[in-house]
Amino acid sequence: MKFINKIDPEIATLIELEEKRQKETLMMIPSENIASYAVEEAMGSILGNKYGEGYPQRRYYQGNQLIDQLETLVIERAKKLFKVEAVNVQPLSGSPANFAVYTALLNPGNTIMGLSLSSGGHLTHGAPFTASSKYFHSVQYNTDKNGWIDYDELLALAKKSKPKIIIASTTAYARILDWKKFSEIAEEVSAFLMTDISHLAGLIAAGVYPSPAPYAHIITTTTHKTLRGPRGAMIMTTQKGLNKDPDLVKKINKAIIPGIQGGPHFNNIAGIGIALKEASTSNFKRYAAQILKNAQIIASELIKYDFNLITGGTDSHLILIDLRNKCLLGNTAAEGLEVAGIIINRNGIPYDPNPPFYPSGIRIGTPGVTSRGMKKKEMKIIVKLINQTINALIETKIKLKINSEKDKIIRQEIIRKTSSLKQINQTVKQLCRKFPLVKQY
Ligand code: DSN
Repeated sequence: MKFINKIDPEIATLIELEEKRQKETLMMIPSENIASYAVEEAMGSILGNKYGEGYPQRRYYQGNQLIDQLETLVIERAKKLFKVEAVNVQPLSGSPANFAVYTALLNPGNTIMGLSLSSGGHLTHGAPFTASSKYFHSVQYNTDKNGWIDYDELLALAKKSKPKIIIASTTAYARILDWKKFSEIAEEVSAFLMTDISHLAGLIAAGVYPSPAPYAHIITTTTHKTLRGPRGAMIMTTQKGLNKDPDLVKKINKAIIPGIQGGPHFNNIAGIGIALKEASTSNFKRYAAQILKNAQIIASELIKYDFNLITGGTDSHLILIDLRNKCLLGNTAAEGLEVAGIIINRNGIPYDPNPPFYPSGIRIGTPGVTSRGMKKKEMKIIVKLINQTINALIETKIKLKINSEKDKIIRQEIIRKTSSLKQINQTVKQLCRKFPLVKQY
C-alpha cells in the first residue's frame, strides 16, 4: 500500500480498515471468499492498462500479442478444469454473463424459466424488476414447502410454458441439483439447459459436487465465490451444447462483444487464470472437501441447538436457516451477529410470510472460514457463538416487550441492550487471531 498511502491517504485508510475488519471477523456469507495474494497481484497489475476489444487473433486494437497469449492460456485452463469445449472468459461479472446468454439465444419476449428468488434463485434468473424479466418473458419455478425442488412440478410448468432456456441454478439452496433431471426436462420441451454454477464452481472443479458438464448446454459462473478467484465470470459451452447448436460459441461471443460489453478486463482475466491453476491442485481439492465437511458440521450442530434448517441440512457450502421458531427477524439476527463479529446475510426462505427486505431467515456459508484453515473444532465453536448471540437477542427482545423488528431503530435498541455481544465478539477475535487471513496457497 506504499503508493496509495502516499497519494491518497483517505482511500488507504479505508482499505486498511476494511482489511482489519476482514481479519477480525468471520466471513460466513456463502458467496464471499479470500482470494490469494497471487490473484490480488494480477488484479492490481498493468494488465488493466490494455484495451483489446475482440478475441485472441481478432482484436480491434494493436499491441495485443501477449494479451492474446494470456486469454488463450486462461481459456485452455478453464476448458480442462471444467471439461467443456469452449469458454468465454470476458464477462465482467455473473449478471452480464447470464444476460449475454439470453441475448445470444433469444429474441425479446421469448420465455426463460428459472428458480424464483424466494425459493433460492438469483435475480438474473428472471426475477421481477430485473432486465431478465423486462426483456424476456419469465416463468419461475419454486421449491416445495420443505424447500426441495419439485421436479415433477418443474416438468409440468416447462410443458405448459415452453421456455427456450431453462436455468438450473441457485444462490440459497443447500442441496445437490439433479442436473440429469434438469436435462431430461429441458430435452422434453426442446429448451436449452443453462446451469449457473456461480456458488458451486470451486466445489465442482474439485470434484466434490457433481458437474453439470455432461448435461448442460451452457454453464455460466462467477469466479470469486467457492472458486476463490478475482471478481469476474465465464460462459462455458459443452459438447452437448455444440451438438444442439453448432453456432453456440459464435453466438455467445457475439453477445458479449459487441452485444453488451466493450473492452475486457485483462487484469481480472489473468487473476481468473491463476485461480484456475490454484483450483487444479490437490491442496484446493482438500480445501473444497473441507468446505463441505465444515458446512455439514455447522448444520448438525445448529440442529442440536433447535435451529430449523430448510431441507434439514446441506450437501453444499451453505445452510439456510428458518428463524420463525426463534421469533427473530432475519434482519435482527444478521445485524446482531455482525456486532458479534460473525458476518452472514439475512435471507428469504421458501414461502416466506415476510417480504424480502424483512425475511424470516439467514444464510450461512463456509468458504471464507475454510480458507482460513478452520475445521471441525472451530465450526462447533462458531455454532455455539451463533446460538449464544441469537438467544441473547431473543432475551433482550422479550425483556423490551418488542413485537415488530421492522424499524431499524428498534433493532439497534435490541442490539445495544444485548451486552453479551461484546464478550462474544472478543471470543470471535481470539479465534480469528489463531487463523490469520493468510492468502498464500
Ligand atoms: N449476491 C450473490 C450471493 O450472495 O449469492 C449472488 O450474486
